[in-house]
Amino acid sequence: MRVEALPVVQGNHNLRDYEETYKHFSWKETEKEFTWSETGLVNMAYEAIDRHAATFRKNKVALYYRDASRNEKYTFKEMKELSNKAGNVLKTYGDVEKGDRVFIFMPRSPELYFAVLGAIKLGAIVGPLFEAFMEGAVRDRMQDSEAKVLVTTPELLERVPVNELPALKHIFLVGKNIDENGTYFDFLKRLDEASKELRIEWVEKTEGLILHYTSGSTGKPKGVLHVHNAMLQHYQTAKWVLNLKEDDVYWCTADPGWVTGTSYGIFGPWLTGTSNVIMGGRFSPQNWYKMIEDFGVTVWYSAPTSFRMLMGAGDELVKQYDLSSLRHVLSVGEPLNPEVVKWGSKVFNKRIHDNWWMTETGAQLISNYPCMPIKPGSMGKPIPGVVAAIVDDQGNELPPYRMGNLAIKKGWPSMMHTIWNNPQKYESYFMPGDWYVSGDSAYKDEDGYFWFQGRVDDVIMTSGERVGPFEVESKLVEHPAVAEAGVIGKPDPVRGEIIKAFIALRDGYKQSDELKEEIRQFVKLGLAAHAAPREIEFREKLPKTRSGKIMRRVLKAWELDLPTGDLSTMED
Ligand code: 6R9
Repeated sequence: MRVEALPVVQGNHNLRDYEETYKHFSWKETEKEFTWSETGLVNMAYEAIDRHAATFRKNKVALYYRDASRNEKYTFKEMKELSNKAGNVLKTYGDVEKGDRVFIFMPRSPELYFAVLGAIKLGAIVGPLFEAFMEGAVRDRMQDSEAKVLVTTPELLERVPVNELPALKHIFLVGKNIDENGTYFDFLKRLDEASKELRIEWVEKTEGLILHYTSGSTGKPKGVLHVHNAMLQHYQTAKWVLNLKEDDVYWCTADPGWVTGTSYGIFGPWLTGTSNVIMGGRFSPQNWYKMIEDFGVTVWYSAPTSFRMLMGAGDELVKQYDLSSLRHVLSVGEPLNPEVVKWGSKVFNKRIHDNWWMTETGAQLISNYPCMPIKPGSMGKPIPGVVAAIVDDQGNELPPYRMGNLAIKKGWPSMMHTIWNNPQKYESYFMPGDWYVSGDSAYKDEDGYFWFQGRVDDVIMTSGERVGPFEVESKLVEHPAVAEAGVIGKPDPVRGEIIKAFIALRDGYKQSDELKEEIRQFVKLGLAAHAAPREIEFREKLPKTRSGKIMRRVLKAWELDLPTGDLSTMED
């Protein structure tokens, strides 16, 4: 069976047909799409780029790139040649071989994508790093993974503690007037000279592809290793969830330093032969709307924090742009507040489709498929081929509406292969019954929709009532004065915990005790008395990860005067 994209039917009840169609779906069917069904071997970069360069998609635009100074496009054929060249540069001057860790530490640019694809063609494992990482964060990741090669810029090189990285052998600098010696190479000059022909390294499907470091609640960041097998799910979800079709122009706003920026900024769209838009530089509501208008973006994948910022910029601004090309809008990364879904329907005339997954899961697992009626606030239902459940701490499944651990039955294709250097950590994710335990708490309703409640360690217990901080935060941001809110449980001798809210106000609102009281009443009346924050503190900004998640553990540490732990993923 060839699995095609489904139409976007907003609010139409054809979900049942859909579930019927995919009842017997098996990932084996998707394998037939790729080379390993014939040869037993595969290569993600070949499947994402070269495969299309040999078809009618040869002269189709694969990459549209724009930032303040560049505006470029590359066809699949050009992407094939340029990634071949990058592969040759890394191999000739960087000695890159199968399994080597090649780190990429640079702002988004076409060269970043050439380098990633080139390294993958050599069978190397790519370690993408956010450009905003400071020295400590770079050191932890490159030391742990024993990175051999680095591609970076002269500016960012200052944050690479080269002397403390004994495994690092070769550094490629992307910039002007680079002085070369045995260690440093001028990436652009070498790219220019390199051959367009490259011998691809065909690998087993369980060989390393990409290493994403992610922070847990304790300890140093851990390296989540993904393998080429993930392509099955990247490909399939790009069709089912992103709904990509031949004529789409797709924009994923995530940076490749975050898993969304690789799984759905590189692999998913290109495995399906879709034209992919990348924007360099920083977020601004004006630039973002202009991207959609200028490129005629049809499918747009972003995050709640960005939608909230756009919402904060006001509805008048939206009207100045022609966003009528948009066909399908999606969100991931943190809970999507119902308020934001409502706003999206109003200003884009599109519902924002939430979906749930994690760095460790490699690809989307729970989603509002395009043909599904959306219940605002729910993450949706498991995709075909994925079994999700709510389980207790012993791995027993819980009935609908009982809150528990969101768990996934082992065996989906894009599941992490291991935690680098830390197999014990990897084992700790699993529970009896072959459940992968996500660390999120959620419940399931009678229609099989999953509702996110919080990270397991974030759930608040106040006077015997369980309160999910997300519920309270969602209510808070419905108040006109509230731009963003982070909610924690603060120990209290009488109530166990009380709810404390940290709030950033929208422009034009002044901090006052009256406003605090008004907001408290708003939650009390709109949600529940026990869910109303007993304490409110205004802050200019809330601590967030670079991918936009409010860091409740940092708020908690501030509040309780505890060490904040690893802050390497926090935005500056
Ligand atoms: C892809 C990505 C994973 C954590 C996850 C959960 C939160 C992601 C969500 C969501 C509510 C959603 N999360 N999607 N929470 N609704 N639709 O975000 O990976 O950076 O590893 O974060 O993000 O808490 O456990 P990652």
